[in-house]
Amino acid sequence: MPTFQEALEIFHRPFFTLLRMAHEVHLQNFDEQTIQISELLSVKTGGCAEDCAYCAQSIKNGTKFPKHPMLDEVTVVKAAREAKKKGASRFCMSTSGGCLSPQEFEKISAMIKAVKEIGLETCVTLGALTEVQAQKLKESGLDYYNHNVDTSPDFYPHIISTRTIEDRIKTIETVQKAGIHVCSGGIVGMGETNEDRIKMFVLLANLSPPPQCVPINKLVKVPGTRVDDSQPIDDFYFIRMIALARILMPQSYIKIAAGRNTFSESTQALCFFAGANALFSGEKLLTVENMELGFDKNLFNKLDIKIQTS
Ligand code: SAM
Ligand code: DTB
Repeated sequence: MPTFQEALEIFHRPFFTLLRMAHEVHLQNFDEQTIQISELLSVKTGGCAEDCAYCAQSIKNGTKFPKHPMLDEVTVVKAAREAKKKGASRFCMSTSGGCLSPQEFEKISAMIKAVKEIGLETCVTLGALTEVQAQKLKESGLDYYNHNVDTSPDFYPHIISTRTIEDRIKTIETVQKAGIHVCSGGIVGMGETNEDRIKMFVLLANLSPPPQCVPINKLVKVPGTRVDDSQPIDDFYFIRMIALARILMPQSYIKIAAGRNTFSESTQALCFFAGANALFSGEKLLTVENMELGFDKNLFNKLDIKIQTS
């Protein structure tokens, strides 16, 4: 059970000492040359009643993005097949909004089943869940549920007022109880302090068990959101975050999520050395751009990285 003081001390070690420690932990738990790739699809976009300060999809923010109701299964399965062809081993489906209607929940359950049948791991992010819903997702073949804690408990009310961090932890526990792997991480660069970021990683590491996958998003500033003028986080701080996450959660996949397209090849290579071993591929995340076509393949060739196949 790592404490805040221990994590703070690790985070502030000399950069190369921190990287060496993190890499040692990485080597003990994973193949250093293998990266797991997920592709993301926004199955239902926009019109969300939650007020997350960073989000393009909240009706409380003055953002301009095309919204669409839930996609049909044929469209989703086609996208999943294409993702598999490009090398993804996991397909993540996201819906906007607090909770789905019973009809929408049935539809997403059928999509999970269909995506699983083509040989991909499945992940969904649908907001808060009841035990019955979590059980139904498990029965449909769901492998991972993405539910981020996003930031520290202290900073959370500055970012979101329509739910609490305790609500998020409750859903994570519900998901764990249903036997589904948890994907939970957060965002950095929204105006939180470095202590907030460290507290978030300590919170994640103290979950029982820690999330199997920890996505670390660098804020993508969406014009019209309440954090669109925040100070971006320095790349070396981001790399330190990855190293800290790797040390605190040795057996978890550490995923470089949103904002990766702002990093140079060298920064990404240092993230991998520090223990990052998962990412989102594809030209789009949910509403914002991700990586240019071919970028990842080029970088992987230069770094002798293999893509995890299952
Ligand atoms: N409805 C789902 C839920 O309640 O978890 C989906 C939420 S959201 C689309 C998934 C995660 O993406 C957020 O928790 C946040 O960490 C990340 N995210 C969303 N917008 C972002 C942005 N502009 N920049 C960086 N990360 C972002
Ligand atoms: C996660 O932690 N990051 C992904 C996924 N889980 C759902 C989403 C990133 C969203 C970036 C902003 C957008 O595309 O709107």
